[in-house]
This record gives sequence, structure tokens and C-alpha cells, in this order.
Amino acid sequence: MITRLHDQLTRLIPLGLVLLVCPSLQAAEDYRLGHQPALIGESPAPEESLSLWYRRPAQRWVEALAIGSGRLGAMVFGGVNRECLQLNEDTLWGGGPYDQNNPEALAALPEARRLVFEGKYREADRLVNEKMIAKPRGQMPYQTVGDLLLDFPEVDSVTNYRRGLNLDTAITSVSYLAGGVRFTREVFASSVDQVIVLHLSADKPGQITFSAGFQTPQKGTVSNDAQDTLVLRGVNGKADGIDGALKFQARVKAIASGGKTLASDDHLSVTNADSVVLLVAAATSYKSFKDVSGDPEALAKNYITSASKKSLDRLRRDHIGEHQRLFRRVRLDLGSTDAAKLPTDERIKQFATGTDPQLATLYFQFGRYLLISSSRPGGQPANLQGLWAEGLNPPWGGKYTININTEMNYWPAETCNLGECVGPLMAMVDELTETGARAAKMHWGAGGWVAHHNTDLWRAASPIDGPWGHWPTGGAWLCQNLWEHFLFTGDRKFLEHLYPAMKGAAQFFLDSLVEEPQHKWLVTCPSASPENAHPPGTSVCAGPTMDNQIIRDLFSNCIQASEILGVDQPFREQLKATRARLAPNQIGKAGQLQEWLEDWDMEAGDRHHRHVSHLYGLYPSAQISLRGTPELAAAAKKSLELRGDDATGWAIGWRLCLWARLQDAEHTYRILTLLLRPDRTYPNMFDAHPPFQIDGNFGGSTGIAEMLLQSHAGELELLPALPQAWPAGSVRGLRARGNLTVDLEWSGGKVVRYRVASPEPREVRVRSNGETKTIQVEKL
Ligand code: FUC
Repeated sequence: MITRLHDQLTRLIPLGLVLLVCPSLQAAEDYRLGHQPALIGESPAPEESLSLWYRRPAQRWVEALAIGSGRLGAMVFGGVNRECLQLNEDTLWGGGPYDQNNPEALAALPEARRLVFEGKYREADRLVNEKMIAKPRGQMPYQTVGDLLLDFPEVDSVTNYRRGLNLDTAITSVSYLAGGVRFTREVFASSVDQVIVLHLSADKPGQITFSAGFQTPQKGTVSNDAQDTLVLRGVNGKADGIDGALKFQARVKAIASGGKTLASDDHLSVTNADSVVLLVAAATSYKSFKDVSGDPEALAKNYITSASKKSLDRLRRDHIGEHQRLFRRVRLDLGSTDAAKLPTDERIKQFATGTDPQLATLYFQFGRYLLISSSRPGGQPANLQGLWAEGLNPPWGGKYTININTEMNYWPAETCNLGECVGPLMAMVDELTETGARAAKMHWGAGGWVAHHNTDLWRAASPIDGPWGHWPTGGAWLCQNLWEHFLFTGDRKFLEHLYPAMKGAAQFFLDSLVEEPQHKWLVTCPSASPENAHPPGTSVCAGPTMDNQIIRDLFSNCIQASEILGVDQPFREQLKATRARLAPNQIGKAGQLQEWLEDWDMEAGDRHHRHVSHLYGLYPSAQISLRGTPELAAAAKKSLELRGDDATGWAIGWRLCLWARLQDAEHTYRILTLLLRPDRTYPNMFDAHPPFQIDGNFGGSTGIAEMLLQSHAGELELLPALPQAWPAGSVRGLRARGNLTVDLEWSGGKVVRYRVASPEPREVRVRSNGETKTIQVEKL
């Protein structure tokens, strides 16, 4: 009743007042639902196996289904009396171009180092916190555009309701029977046409009637533009003291067959049409991290005008074709049981205790779907929420946390055959070399560039939040992701593009590493082991293991890149000499891999901490491997055991990849059951940190791929961590380092057939069914 009243209220109040009446998220969800009819009868499961599907509309944001063109995204609720598309555009963030470097920071650096090396950690933490953190201390948040709401004539009951998301076509749909009419809705976000297309149809003529409006928590106004178009014009807001500098616009145009279409001041109504296509566009004035002079009106109009020239059939075909070009590269079959016929939310509840291997396939492909939908060349990288966030300040600002989360987002890009999705990450790193050069100079007195543990749309690169944010290795880790792209593709042009960023990241460490007094190793200082505390409960330290590992990779990769490209010989020699003086991996008193230079692990504040930073060396890096460095691999395993299996969503995703690298199949599978359970996977399959954070999805897909194929140790390893739960199956199109594509089939837990393809004929060492042999690979 309250919901219904609220619903009627929100229809009457003008835009801008909405926030006053729905201040909490719960209320926000209420107005999106409207009055819901009774749902009677059941719809059968969809024919296709790669669908998420449900028997009722979304009640919460994490039940709505995500679609995205890379740049433009929507969460589709699938309501009967009211439909809601919560909209995002990947350049709509708070604030504007800003410089958060702290002019006081550099002067405090020698003192901070002295305190750390004298073991005065509390004092060091305090000094870093007071003098060396950026101003403002936070960064800008990713934000919603608002909601497009469609109100239909209210019905009290419907039958055969079903909504779903087909991962193979990237189309979400709703269908139900009301008053003897079957209503169908399809929604997709086209990267080809840069619009969201919503098609409303019925199996009898003249049945489509609705009224559409926008609502937004941003400052905005709604008006009509011609008879068939409604426009939301807005500006973003101030965040953390930084003024909003963006204009944005969303527009919706109705193309109806039959009936009557009329746009009033703030509503667009369609009455008694046979079918309707709504085209939705959104754009901002963002041109780059330092230029906000774009024209959202011209952009949005243009997207709509171009898309209007195409038929629905053409828009749909072009969208499906482009999606499938990427999506269909990998086919996975882990087997299927009757459980696969159940709605997705019910399957998630049963995964850990039941037998539903197909849900793991669905989760794997959903991660690939999300990356395709949130990270396309030319757009922004996938942030903490991918592309999908509601409100003005999503969890952790929905930014780019680069002490694990953004890196994890891109782990599936290579193994899961979506290499082009790293394009936005490369572009972001290019921009960080510029802002990060200033941070390097102002916070460290160093050349090259640095990025600390977070960045945002404006490419802020300084240390934020608190002492644990004073961690200078984020940019270097991003370079490792991109180096992996080179290892997987062998693309020399890409390496030529990447190399200057790697070189600048390495230059920063050549300039800023300092000698620690005990062993005379060269270390970062002050740094932190993300985001863990060591005795006496402080963050700041010198040379945490993760830093040493990342820098060792960065230097080694730079050395190799400069050899391949035939450049920078003296620089290469300098890197080799400095690399020899980095702190080694050390094994501590519990047999664990030490997280810090000192053997503090057993006394650390939270021994079950979600971050497993020192295990970077085992995954994603190949510095530690089962056969290459068995003692270190055993120590890493000990560390993992001490940390425990359960954690936040992304942290389970990381553990999944780590256990896969340790090739303990049953333990790896157990970790997967921890990820695929209702408190770590929402009904819409979004990962739950909680709250929603997308990295766990990406870590999950990567871990599943890593169970089936590994290539980090100079050979291809087939089924390195195949659990008993998947005795027979097949996969096509996984990628391996060296520009290789692998298909394989197994039965009774053994490989029965495989095929390795490469653009050039060559020899590859393959480990399979306990044997190793060298094979001649086929040309693609
Ligand atoms: C780091 C993590 C948190 C969360 C946040 C976005 O701070 O430690 O768990 O993922 O990033």
C-alpha cells in the first residue's frame, strides 16, 4: 500500500524532488517497482542454456539484469505495471579535472623513511597520515544518469511471467500474459549504434500503452523535444570539495507502429500502439581527463538520429553480430543436470550442496559477458561496478581500486579470449603516465610516473584515504596486466605502445627505491602491504613482499621488452643491476611466504585478511610456480592455508586462481562453491563483496579457465586442476601465452582430444594426463 502510494506520488512530483521522498536505497527501489500484480502460473525454462532467468520482476537492484554497450549501460528491472531502466554512462562521475597532489608531502618523506627504518611505525603512520596523503583525501565517485521509467495501465494479475538475460545474444527480455494478451519486451545495449533499444510488443494489435519519464538524483531538468522525444539535461555535482564540471544528457525517442505518441513537458506517452521501439541515448561533455568541453546534446542527438535510420531488425542483428564476434570465441561445456532447468536464483542457492556443473559454465560465461559489456575500446575501463552503479556515491565510489580490483577485472581478458577488452585499460595507463608523473615528482621527488592504490575518471594518482594508501605500486601492477596482453598475443605494435609506460613506471622505482639498513636491499619506503596491518597494528612499512615481486616483474618485463624492441641498452643494464638488489621472497617461521620483510605474519592484526598481496608472485605472476620454485610454492600454499578460504567476493576469486595454480583440484572447487553461494553471488549473478563489486565475477571466470588450462610455466598444461565434479566436458577457444588458442575435450577426468592453434606453425610443449611432449601446432 505504501509502495503504491509512493508510486503515485513519484508520478506527480517534478524531477529533482524525487530525492526528498526517497532518501534511502530501499525507497529508491520501491519507486522503481510500482504496484506489482499477482504472478500466477509458471513459465517454462528458456530453451537456450546460456540464459539467466527468473519467475518474477526484480525487487532489488541486485536482481535487475545488466546490459551494456561498453559505454552505455542499464539495469533492467522487468516490472509489469512499471518498468525501470537504471542508466549509466561510463564518463558520468562526480567532480571535474583536479590536482590532488599534496605540496607538503615531499618535505616529510625523509623523516617518514627514518621513522620506518628505526622501527617507529606508529610515528611513521601518523606522519604519513598527516602530511603525505592527497588533498582531498578521497577521489571522485562514479554516478548514475538516472532512471527511465515506463508506466503501463495497471493490471492486478498476470500469468506465465518470465524475464531473462540471454548471454549469447546480450538481450534481456520480459514476457507475460495479461487479459488474454501476451506482452513481450526486449532490451539491448548496442555497441554498434551506441543506443539502448527497447522493443515492446504484444500478440494482439493496439495493446501497447504507457507513459515514460526520467528521474534522477543529479541536478537536471526534463523536457520534450518534438512529439516523440523526451530529454533529460543535467550537470554532475561537487564531490569531496571538487566542483562538478560535466554536463550530461539522456534522451529517449519513441517509434511506434500504430496508436498515438505524444511528448508533454515531462512525459512521453504512447497509446494503443501495436508495437513500439524506444531508442535511448546518453552522453556527457567529458572528452578526456583534462577536457570537459564536449557537447552531450550533439552526441546524444546524433546517436538517436543514426539509430533511427535503421530498422529494428537491423539494429538487433548488428548488435547480436558484434556481441557474438567476441562472445562465441569460447564455448564451455562442464556437463548439465536437471538443476539447469531451474531459475538462476534458485540454482545459486543450491550450488554448493547440489550437482549443477552448468551453473559454473553460466558463471564463467557471465563474467565474459560482463567484460564485453563494460570494457570496449574507446570507452572507460570497467570500474569497481563494471559499468553499473546507482546513486551518486556507489560503494567505494565505484572507482578504480588498483591494489587488486581493477587488475582482477582484466584477468579474464587474456585466457578467456577477449584481448581487445584491455583497450580502455591501456588508454587509462597512458593517461596515468601524465598525472602520475606529477604525483611522482610531488610526493616522491622521483622521475617516471606512479599511481597509488586508487584512481578515477580524472586519473588522480596520489596516495589517498590514509597511511595504507601510501602504496606506490598500483601503476606498476597495471603494467603487468598489459604485459600479459603482449605475452598472450605477441603483438609487437602493442608492445611498442606499452613500452614507454613500462619504462616510466620502472624509472620511478629506479629513482625512489632506498636501501634498507639490515640487508642493504633496495626497497620501497614508506609503503604498505595492501591493506593489511603489521605489528603494532600499523600499515606503513618498507619493502612489503608484494612490492618486491611487482617491481621484479616490471624490471624483468622492461628488460625483455627493450631487447625485443632493440632499444635502451644502458637503461636495461641499470634495471638488471637494480633488480639484483631487490629483496627476495622469504619463508617465515610458520613455513609461510612472508608478507613483509620481517617475519610478522603470525602476529599480524588480521591473519585471515582478505588481501593476499604477497601471493601475487603465485598468481597473477609466474615468479612462483609448482615446478619452477617448489619451496616457494609450498610456502605460498602455507600462507593460503593460514589465511583461510572464506573472504569477500573478489578475495575468494583471487583464492580460486591461487589454488588453481597450486593445482589442488578439489580445494579449488571448494573455493568455487564459496563464491557461488547466495551471500557472494546475488540473484542477478553479480558478485557480492558484499555489496556488489564486479571483480569477483571476473576472478571467478578466470579461476575456472585456470582450472582447465595454464600456460605460465613455459608449457601448456591441460586440465591442471580438474575437479571430480566435472568428469567429462569440453572447451573451445581458451587462449594461452604465445598467441595460442586451445580446444580440449575430456572424459573420466582425462584429456581425450585437444587441438592447439597458432597463426604461425611452431612447436609447443604440452603437459597432459601426466605426460609431457612437444607437439607441432596447427596454423589457425
Ligand atoms: C579495497 C579492498 C576492499 C574493497 C575496496 C574497493 O579497499 O580492500 O575490500 O574491495 O578496495
